[in-house]
Amino acid sequence: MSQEVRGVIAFGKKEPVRVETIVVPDPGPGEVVVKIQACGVCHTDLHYREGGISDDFPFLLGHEAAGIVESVGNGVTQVMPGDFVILNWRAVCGQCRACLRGRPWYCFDTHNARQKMTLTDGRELSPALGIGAFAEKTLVSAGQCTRVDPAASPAVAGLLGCGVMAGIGAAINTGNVGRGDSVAVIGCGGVGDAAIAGSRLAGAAKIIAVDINENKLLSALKMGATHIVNSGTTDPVEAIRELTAGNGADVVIDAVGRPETYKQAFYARDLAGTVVLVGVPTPEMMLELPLLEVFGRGGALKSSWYGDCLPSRDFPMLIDLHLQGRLDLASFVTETIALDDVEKAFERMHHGDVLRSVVVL
Ligand code: PAD
Ligand code: ZN
Repeated sequence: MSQEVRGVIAFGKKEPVRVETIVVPDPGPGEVVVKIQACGVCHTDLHYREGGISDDFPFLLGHEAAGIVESVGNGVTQVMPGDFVILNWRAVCGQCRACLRGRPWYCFDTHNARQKMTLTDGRELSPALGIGAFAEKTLVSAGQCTRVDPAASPAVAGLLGCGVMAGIGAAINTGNVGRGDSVAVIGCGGVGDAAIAGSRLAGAAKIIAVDINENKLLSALKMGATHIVNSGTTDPVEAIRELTAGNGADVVIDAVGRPETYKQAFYARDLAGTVVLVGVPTPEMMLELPLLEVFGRGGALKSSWYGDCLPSRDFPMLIDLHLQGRLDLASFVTETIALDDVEKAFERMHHGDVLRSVVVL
């Protein structure tokens, strides 16, 4: 029997979102219904609402979520009803050429639930990033659920489902930050701050936070930055070089994703260093760089999809480190809100007032 629950819907470009009744089908083969306990408000949800990702309205928003498995379809063995899970938006297929080569974090054929959730009039919903978790319950593919220690609070755990994992993974997976490294992070929102926390976890000796917003720099210090640079008033390339004996940082992470921040990252890195692009650019952005510099500086220019994470490996490990007091995830939660407050949370995010607002159900 399908069930009716409440969910946050974006009906059209730039229209304020509304809470509506949605219909969640029973899980089919390989599918799972999850009772959502918490879901963070991410910039990507706002991108969907603004029509920046696709035109497949109406969207069921929300994707940084944790909850309890309510029911599972035929053939589901990974999780059982009652399990505490974090949802992910890249369910590893195990069959594609990346998976078969032993690199499942690059999986080229990730999948979501096959059945559609709908409005009560039958209109099909497009769940944000194949999740749709600003809702009391949602339908996902079993591979999108990763069991973690239920001692963690849902509001904190859910954040690992997107931005915080992307940032931590940009540092520890993509950037390969190691003991003693110098790291610079450009853009200190949820993703950049997570890259800072990840760099600290990995043993970086120097962590330079760069942002144009003074408040964001202050919170970056709390996350583990050892130095801060306001790139609105100071040349960040010069500042990073000065802080690294004139050399540049071993790893520079661009958590904004604009041509100007990418160039800053490119020039602020040491010879043979690594640039990691984790901020997501928009289609009209173009980059121009002297090819000789690209060659002459050596090293690696990398992009980080979802922090190159493997949910089954990374989510339980990071939750354990958090529960041991070695990774402060709680500081990412600026405020907890209700399902009806998502539109207001978008406004606060737009003004740069919050790291993460988290809907708690
Ligand atoms: P956010 O809006 O919370 O933070 C962005 C930060 O960048 C803010 O602190 C801004 O002040 C700062 N900023 C803006 N412009 C500049 C600039 N020119 N120079 C320096 N700082 C600047 O966003 P977020 O942290 O949630 O997300 C950041 C990006 O990461 C965004 O593009 C998002 O789409 C992307 C993302 N990527 C993945 C992935 O898989 N690669 C996953 C999740 C989010
Ligand atoms: Zn997100």
